[in-house]
Amino acid sequence: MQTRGEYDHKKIERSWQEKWKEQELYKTHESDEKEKCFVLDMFPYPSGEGLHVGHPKGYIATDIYSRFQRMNGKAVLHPMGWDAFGLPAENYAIKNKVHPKVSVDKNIARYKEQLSIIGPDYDWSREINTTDPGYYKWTQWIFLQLFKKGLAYESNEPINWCPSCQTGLANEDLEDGKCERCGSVIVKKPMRQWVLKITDYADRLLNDLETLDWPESIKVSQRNWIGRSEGAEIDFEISGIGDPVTVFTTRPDTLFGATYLVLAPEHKLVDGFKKNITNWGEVEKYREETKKKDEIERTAEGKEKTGVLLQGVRAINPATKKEIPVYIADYVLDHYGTGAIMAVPAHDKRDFDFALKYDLPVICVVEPYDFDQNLVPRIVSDISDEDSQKIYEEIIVGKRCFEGKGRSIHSNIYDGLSSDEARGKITDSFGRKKITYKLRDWVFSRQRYWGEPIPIIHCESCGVVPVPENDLPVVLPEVESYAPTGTGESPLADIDEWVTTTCPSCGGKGKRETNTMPQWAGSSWYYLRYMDPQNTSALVSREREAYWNTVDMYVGGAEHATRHLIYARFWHKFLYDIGVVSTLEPFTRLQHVGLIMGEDGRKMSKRYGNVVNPDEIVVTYGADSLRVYEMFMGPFDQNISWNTDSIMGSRRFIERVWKMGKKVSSEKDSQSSPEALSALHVAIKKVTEDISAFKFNTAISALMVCNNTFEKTNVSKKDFSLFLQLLAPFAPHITEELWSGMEGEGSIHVAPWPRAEEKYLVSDNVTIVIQVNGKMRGEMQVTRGETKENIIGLARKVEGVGKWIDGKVIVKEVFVPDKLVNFVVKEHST
Ligand code: ANZ
Ligand code: ZN
Repeated sequence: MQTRGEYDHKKIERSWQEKWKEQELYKTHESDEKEKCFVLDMFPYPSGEGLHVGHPKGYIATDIYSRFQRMNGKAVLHPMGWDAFGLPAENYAIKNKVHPKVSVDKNIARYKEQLSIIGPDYDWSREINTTDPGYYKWTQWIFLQLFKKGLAYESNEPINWCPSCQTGLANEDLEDGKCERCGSVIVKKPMRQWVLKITDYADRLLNDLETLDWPESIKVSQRNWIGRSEGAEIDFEISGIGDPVTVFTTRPDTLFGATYLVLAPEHKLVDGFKKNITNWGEVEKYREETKKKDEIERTAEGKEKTGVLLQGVRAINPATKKEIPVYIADYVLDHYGTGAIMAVPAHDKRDFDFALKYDLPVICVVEPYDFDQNLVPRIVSDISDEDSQKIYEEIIVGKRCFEGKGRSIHSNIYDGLSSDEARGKITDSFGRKKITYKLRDWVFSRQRYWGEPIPIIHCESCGVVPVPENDLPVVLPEVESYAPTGTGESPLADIDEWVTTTCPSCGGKGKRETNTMPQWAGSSWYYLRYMDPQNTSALVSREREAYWNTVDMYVGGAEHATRHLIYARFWHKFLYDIGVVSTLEPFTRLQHVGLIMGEDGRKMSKRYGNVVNPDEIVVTYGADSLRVYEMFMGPFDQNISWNTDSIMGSRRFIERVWKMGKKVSSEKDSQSSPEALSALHVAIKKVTEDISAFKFNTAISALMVCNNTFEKTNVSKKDFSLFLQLLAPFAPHITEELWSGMEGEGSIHVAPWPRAEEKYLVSDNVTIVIQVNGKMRGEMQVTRGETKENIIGLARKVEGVGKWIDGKVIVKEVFVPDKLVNFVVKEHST
């Protein structure tokens, strides 16, 4: 029950949300007079579960930031849309026999409703949905351009296959060798795939990270994912056999210590050596066993090393000219480097373990010298010289592995060189420089229904033919069964009338490609579409692209560090190369949002029964309190547990602002006290800086401090309105309501952002009123806490005071610290 004048969040919030919509307050306008600001959320996948209170955290932040930018006079683009292709909708369709489109539309409606009650400033006229044919027409168009440039190709390499989702997956879709979606162990399966040549962009993706204002942790993840290694390729002749084995090494300086070679069990040359191998049976058996292991198992450090000697095959170390044995072992992977290594047990731990097991020679070729330590070899800095000496001796005789750099020994003319010098010289003499990447080309086809059809036609006479651009979009047809076929074909393959078509090139019989795109396709360019969502003749017009340029502020979860954020950068660079965009990078600044965990400290999930629903919180406490609470919980990028009790603190703050507002508006001509002014301007400065830096929690605490001061003193309507403006991005409803009852014109959300005035910022200054016989004769600024003695001395000299005192007798000096001095005087009596 509400009494008059009491804070009724339900009424206030609903009515303002309606008014803003009617007024189109947040509609985006391109304007040449204004600087632009593009603020973007990673758009959600609209799942059937709806939003929990963790989801809006990032959305509230972009909302605050975009409101702040708008009040700062910028043209703001803050849109929202839906990333709606993908497995969950499809799985739901299979289970419940509804078309994915139906459930997706329902889920979107629910998400939109849930978001709207929080009061965001989205311009819904720019809403996009990746499953709209008008949208995915352009996703398909980009694919065609990639195809034309030779960056989309068919491959029959074995790929990651999830036996449960029954589809091929990209490396990025795996977590520890398991399907990121369902947790099944991935198997390698050879099948025809569409692959995108992201590796062509590896160096640019790596180098341009330097230009981005992104959290370092995300840059590090991308660097590791790209995994650039500088090293050398070295050929090892095989005694009596034609083909040499080429190895990739990052330590060419250790070549003289290479005492055997190892090939990946899958390596093609193993078949090439078949007629020379005398223990082929053993080799085959080992190859079968390897197939059962995933990459993690194979490469894990400390795992017992296994392998099989290739009897009958001997290699020659090009530096020592000695014959060395050749093995296959599963710790060497076929698809990295050349799939073959020179093993240097003295300086590589994996090789060392293997050498111990198979009794192979360990030859130290790098002396563990620490040149800084004046010839004292220290391997581990915190051990004694004696221990150090012992370790040194073990290394030198090959009883211990040393992986660091040092000084070359047992390396012929290279002895005495530093590892770095030796590396260059040995590469020049015996091999060639080579740069290798961990990044693999992007496996781009899925054998599933709910995705963009790949716009390709297979013709018996012309082969692979792209669908002409004029025929886009290739619309996803209706099917009867969404379930994967398990044959490695998508359910689309069953629709004859769709599959069978004419070849655009020769007019003969053609068949449509039935693979669909991965769920990452639509999100790899969506930010561009917001600039120009209704354009039917281009993905984005030149003018709009030139105007909005890049995303100025991008906010989302760190789980996208190596997938979405690499794919989108790749596509953007490609679009730059073909002249669609004018910038090299899509997201100039990125902020990572920390999770809101359940009250029990676990991830919020239906599974744990710890989900808190934002709808209920908004009903009970109001959207403004929810917004303030989520931003006040702690630093934005940290994970923090939800606590329904603590939201009361934010609610109380909102209520106090409400009371303050009512008090101020009921007072006539109230003037702000110096304390109020100082508190206000300190808050202006702090909130301005903190919103820019995404430090919302400290911004809110500055607002709380300011309001506390206001409660204890006088504040004018004008100054309180400035305070409301500072609070407006955080609590848009209550501030709009109070503003409308004061002298604010129009909406608070388009009022110009307050500027801090320097003179009030010296928070230690107080104004002393100077009276003579109770009448005000002047005032002065002094530092707080000044002594009576000093104040009296200063006050006498203030302009306009002297004439009332000079030549008179001072009978008394009344002093109120930090406020007032009153000289009580009388005329001279003789
Ligand atoms: C000889 C050597 C001596 C190596 C030494 C290291 C230390 P990154 O940095 O990850 O690129 N390697 C090369 N190809 C491999 C493959 N397909 N599977 C498993 N291991 C492979 O690692 C490069 C190093 O990993 C290479 O340098 C090679 O071992 C090994 F003292 O060559 B090195
Ligand atoms: Zn043809």
